[in-house]
Amino acid sequence: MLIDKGRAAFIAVDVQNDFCPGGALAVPEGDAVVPVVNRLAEFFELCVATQDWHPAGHSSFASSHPGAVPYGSALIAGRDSTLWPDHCAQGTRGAEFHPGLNTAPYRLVIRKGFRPALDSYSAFFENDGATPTGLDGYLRGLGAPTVVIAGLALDYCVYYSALDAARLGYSVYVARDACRSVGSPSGSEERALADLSSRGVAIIDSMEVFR
Ligand code: VGL
Ligand code: ZN
Repeated sequence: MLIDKGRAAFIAVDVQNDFCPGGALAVPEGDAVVPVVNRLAEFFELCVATQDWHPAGHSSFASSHPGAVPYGSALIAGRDSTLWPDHCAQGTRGAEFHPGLNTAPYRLVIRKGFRPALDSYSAFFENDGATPTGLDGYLRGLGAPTVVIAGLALDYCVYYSALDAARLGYSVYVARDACRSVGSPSGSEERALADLSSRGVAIIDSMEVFR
């Protein structure tokens, strides 16, 4: 077996309605990750889920910037930031987990992106790169130096979560078949995968976890 599951945490990133077909920020085939994520979550003793959780009028919404368009960009608090359709608004159906996600295995749900002026892609730090979500402390406290990451979207929240985990010193695996990408701008998935590989993140198939 590749991964010592007694010392590993599984992190399911943003498996929410708005990132699935029919949702506000639909990721192509986003719902295809659900059965694979469920199988992974059953395998690990320590599972954490994240949930994109924005207040109405969030600064990452194009609708909050006059003249801006979704998937364009704007300066937010001095950072060049991607703008999105309104999505994962707190308390809405779009922000709920996909109904097929088995939520029973998750011991912690990290909600992120709740500060109006700051977006948060990573499960570990908000987009200022400094404000922690608390996940690192939680995993350290439980003695889990390895993380296996899956979910939506591979080129945004999964990518930044894996990047931060590697930076924090975790052994990081991304289960590629349990992820899908936004795919904007074009080539974003290829760039994300290449960058993760160059930083020592292992891109694996979920089958390798079960072996
Ligand atoms: C995400 C864009 C905006 C993600 C969240 O979960 O990848 N992408 N908010
Ligand atoms: Zn978001």
